[in-house]
Amino acid sequence: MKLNRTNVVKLLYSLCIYFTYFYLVNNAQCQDLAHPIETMHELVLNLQEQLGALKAYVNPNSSTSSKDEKSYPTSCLTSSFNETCDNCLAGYGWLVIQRRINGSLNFYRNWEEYKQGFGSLDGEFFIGLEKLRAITALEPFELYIVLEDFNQTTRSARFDEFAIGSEEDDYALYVLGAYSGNAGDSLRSHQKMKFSTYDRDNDREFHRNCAFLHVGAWWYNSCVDSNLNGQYIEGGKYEENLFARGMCWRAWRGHNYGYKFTQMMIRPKCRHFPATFRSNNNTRQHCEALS
Ligand SMILES: [Ca+2]
Repeated sequence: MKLNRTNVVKLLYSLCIYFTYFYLVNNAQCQDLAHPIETMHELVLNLQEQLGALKAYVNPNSSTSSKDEKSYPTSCLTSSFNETCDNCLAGYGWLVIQRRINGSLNFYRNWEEYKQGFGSLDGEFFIGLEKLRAITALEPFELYIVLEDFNQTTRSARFDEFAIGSEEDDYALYVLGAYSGNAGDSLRSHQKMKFSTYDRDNDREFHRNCAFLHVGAWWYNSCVDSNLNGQYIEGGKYEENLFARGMCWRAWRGHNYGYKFTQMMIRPKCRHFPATFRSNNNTRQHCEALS
């Protein structure tokens, strides 16, 4: 793209629409927004392309040309999506951002690893904070957490909005909407907290490092009501002196129980998704049998 007057005017016009879009999204509920959001999302992608081209024109030697810009698809509706989607546990189109199945993967990792993500998409993994930030910044998302205990009972917690800040804000859990579900709300006390790892103490516990203390990485307050990146403990129940070191979710089975299976998923809030049958008690076993 050439940097002429017409293109600059087009760019400024696009920027105006871009910011209007975010104003609308942040100030309205989802009524009638699905189509405008999809249209505006196309516009945003187009704008990102134009900005990349403009950067390359202004500084042709820059390493941040449009080819190098990181952009992420926002949902499992995108056909070229390379991430893991779940269309069974909670309906259609959920992007899986964290999964624990059997304790085969170590989740006690440092800041850089949580930033970049780790694990295998078809097994245990964490998507990475940088990718999670980039995705949740594009439009409103909701969060769905599935927990299964060692008795094969499944419960869930749903939050109707979810977004995290940038690395500058230590990926703080800035947006956490209204809760619904039957697992209880064990994330509320972590709202607005920064993310912490054993080598990056951002918690509110003045004298101690919650990530080190609870052998995990989370949006620790001082310190935990939930710890889903904590230690995988076979059998679930663990000793009192290991207080909240497992993958605990306090509101269901307390601080001293770690779940057999956890899965965290996000989905754009204001899109139309194909209707799928969902019973009141979809379980992992049920969904695996269907796949
Ligand atoms: Ca601390």
